[in-house]
Amino acid sequence: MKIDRAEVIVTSPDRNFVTLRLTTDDGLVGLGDATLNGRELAVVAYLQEHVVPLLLGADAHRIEDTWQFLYRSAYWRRGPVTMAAIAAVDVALWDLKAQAAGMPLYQLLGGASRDKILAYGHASGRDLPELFDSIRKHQALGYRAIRVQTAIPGLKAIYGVAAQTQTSGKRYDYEPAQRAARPAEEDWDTRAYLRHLPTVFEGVRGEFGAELPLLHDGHHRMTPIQAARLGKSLEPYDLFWLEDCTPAENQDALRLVRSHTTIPLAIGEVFNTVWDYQTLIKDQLIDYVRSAVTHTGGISPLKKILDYAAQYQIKSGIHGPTDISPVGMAAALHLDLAIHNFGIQEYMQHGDATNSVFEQSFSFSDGYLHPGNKPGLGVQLNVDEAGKYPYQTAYLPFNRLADGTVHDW
Ligand code: GCO
Ligand code: MG
Repeated sequence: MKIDRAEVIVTSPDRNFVTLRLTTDDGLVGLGDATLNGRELAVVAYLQEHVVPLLLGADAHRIEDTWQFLYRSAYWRRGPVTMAAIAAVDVALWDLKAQAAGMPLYQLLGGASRDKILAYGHASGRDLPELFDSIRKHQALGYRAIRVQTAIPGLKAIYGVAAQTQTSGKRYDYEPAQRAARPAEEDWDTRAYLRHLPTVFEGVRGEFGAELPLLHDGHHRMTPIQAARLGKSLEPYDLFWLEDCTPAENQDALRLVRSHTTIPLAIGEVFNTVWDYQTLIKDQLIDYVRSAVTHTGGISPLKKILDYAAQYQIKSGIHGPTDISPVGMAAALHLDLAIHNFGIQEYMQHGDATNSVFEQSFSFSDGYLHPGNKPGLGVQLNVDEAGKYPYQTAYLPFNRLADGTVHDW
């Protein structure tokens, strides 16, 4: 099974996606997600200029060897662009191998360790009534675990809170990147946030009861001592996790947070190798690994990270917002089904245009996902549909404090 063709396909149905499509000499087609939100074209160039030429004629069965070759031969290691490019190759090769075996991919990863995959969705609101509506809407869609994000009195716009659209007045779930020539500017005030958030969780628990698993994303905005205080003040509301409470690159920050609170901690969506987790896992400073297959070099290395985490009773919480394409989502689901230390899977649903470009066999019902049983990943790329949606410049937003200082968002 030799790689005959390697194409990088950029499409922007509801948002930008980058997909690597490998075709073998025996006619199999494998897909890998290489989408890096807001920096998509950097990965396109990395793949087109430096990876595709090396893949042609290679043995598509040699997944680990190809991974090691791409990682080590570049000399320049790690980083989101490199790791997203390598991830796309790794996932496309797993897709091909599983198709060649005539099995759904999870079978090659050890087979199913569970029947179905618990998902969480994103509720948000500018005030409690709007937030309650959003939670009810998610429950009506079937979700059994819900992330709660809220506006803060006095702040105009906050990432993760859905905006009211001017034209229809209909509320949409937020989209991580906005189509625009420059990043949108939002505002931030940590003291106001620390005062307000516990009142929101008190309201949500009062309305929805003790049983519903609730999550919250701090999006790297706090210092360690602020995060420790937030963790303590949220303890009465029994969160499933507090995510990215401090900037993720400072692993030792979590030591301080951990020594003050029993709130479960999740981190890792901006990580791209096991080294970013070395202290966090071995010193048991986190409870959930948040990496995406797409940004961590693929299924092969993320499985290794999760197997390492399993020795310390740390579980998975694989990243799954809309900027993970259906290909990246399917890869996550095969891994979720196979590993023993599964925790939860993030699932923000894609729009109709995206679903027309990527035909999927994974399913979501009654709050649970399943990758389906088609051979391979179970996702096909409809190239004609993809061609209808050319790339559009889009950026993630950023924050400034009241005095104009740029802040983590
Ligand atoms: C999440 C994330 C996303 C990211 C986005 C960046 O937990 O789902 O924080 O909203 O910010 O994926 O591209
Ligand atoms: Mg997050």
